[in-house]
Amino acid sequence: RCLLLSRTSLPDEVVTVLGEQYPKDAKTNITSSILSKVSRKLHLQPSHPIGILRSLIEAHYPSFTALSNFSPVVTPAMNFDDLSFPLDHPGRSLTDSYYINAHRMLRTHTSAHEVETFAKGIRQWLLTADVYRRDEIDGSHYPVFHQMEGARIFSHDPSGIRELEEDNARLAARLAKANIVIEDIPHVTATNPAQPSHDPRHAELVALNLKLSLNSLILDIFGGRANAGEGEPLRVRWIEAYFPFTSPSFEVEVMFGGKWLEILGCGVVLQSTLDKAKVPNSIGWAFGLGLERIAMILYSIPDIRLFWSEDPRFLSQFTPGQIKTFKPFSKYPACYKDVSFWLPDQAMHENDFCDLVRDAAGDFVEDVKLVDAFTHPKTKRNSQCFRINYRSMDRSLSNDEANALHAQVVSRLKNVCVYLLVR
Ligand code: FA5
Ligand code: MG
Repeated sequence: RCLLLSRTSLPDEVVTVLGEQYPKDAKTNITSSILSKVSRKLHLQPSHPIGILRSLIEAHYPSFTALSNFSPVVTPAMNFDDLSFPLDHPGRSLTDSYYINAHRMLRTHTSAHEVETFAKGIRQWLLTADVYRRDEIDGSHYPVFHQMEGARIFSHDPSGIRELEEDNARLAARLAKANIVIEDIPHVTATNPAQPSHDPRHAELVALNLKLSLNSLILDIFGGRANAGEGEPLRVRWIEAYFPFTSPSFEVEVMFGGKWLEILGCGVVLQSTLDKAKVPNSIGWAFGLGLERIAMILYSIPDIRLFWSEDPRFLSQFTPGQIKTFKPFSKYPACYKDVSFWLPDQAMHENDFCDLVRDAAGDFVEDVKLVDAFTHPKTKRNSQCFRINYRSMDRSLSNDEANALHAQVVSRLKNVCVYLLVR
């Protein structure tokens, strides 16, 4: 499967990422369309919605150190092992992550920098970055998006406990006065336990601080904006979650447009992460926010591909420090094309197909759906039919243009797998 992709994308023996050359090997599966995104750094652009949102959140945490210039190239150890991901975790697979080679990958989350940041001795910090995941294609999923990691650690000593209690009292008082409805869950339960090395009451104080701190951030950025109805309270709900590197763990959803939207994952940092960073005598929390998800809600941006647009009709609508509703430019018509083919013997992951399509047709691809699968009763061979929706964000695609894009996809399919018959 990975051979299939490296043959489509990069003819050379090396991959160049941000000016650095890396030798290719059997794990290389990064595509040229992904490589072209690495230098964009949307989070560093002061007038881009992702950059504006970063500044707004950084302003909410004035005493936190703000970091935003870490290379997306990390080791699998940083992305997974240091964070206690089990060896068989699906995130490690070639179908889920972009590998430059066996020793380097594009980070799949900002948590990849937790150990090095804690190791610098910084005790409260925010870290914003582009992250990369092989994923399905639709209006809210894109293989590159942005996360902001936030973390804070407290001393184990009575001074740390006092700091927690004072901060919790201050935050709770602020939230009590706000027009916000929070569906909470217990901080620690049998299925979402405190860590064995923690005093459960201490872990509860930390989890409470995490929740209050995030509820207060959400109130700041969504308050009065997320809900259509005037005077309607902002609705937030906490959900028990699982991450290999936190316990207890949570996800947070915000009600927007009548639907719950997951905006972040968080939890009490696993003690082994702090041990790896050589931080003694401390306990703390971390969160990872999805910036596109939040920006889509705040600005009413209808399609995640728009963040990558260089069209002035998109970019000129945003002003640093301000959140205004985005005015979509007229929606151009979609053009659906189907492709069906016999699968190679070793099968093909849907994400491999999505990458092939995206590499051939770029941001003209709005979404890709598997619409039919068939097993031949005699030969037992499998075939699949995918429906690709082509649409341009800035003009009307002619049927001829859509056909030309589709022909590219079909020719790539034939190219990469010579024995793959297009039906
Ligand atoms: C993580 O990435 C964890 N690193 C978060 C974390 C940090 C947990 C620190 C504990 C401590 P997750 O895969 O759920 O978790 O992603 C976090 C957020 O990123 C999601 O809530 C969502 O808002 C956003 N996100 C995830 N996948 C996508 C995607 N494909 N497109 C856009 N946003 C996404
Ligand atoms: Mg999640």
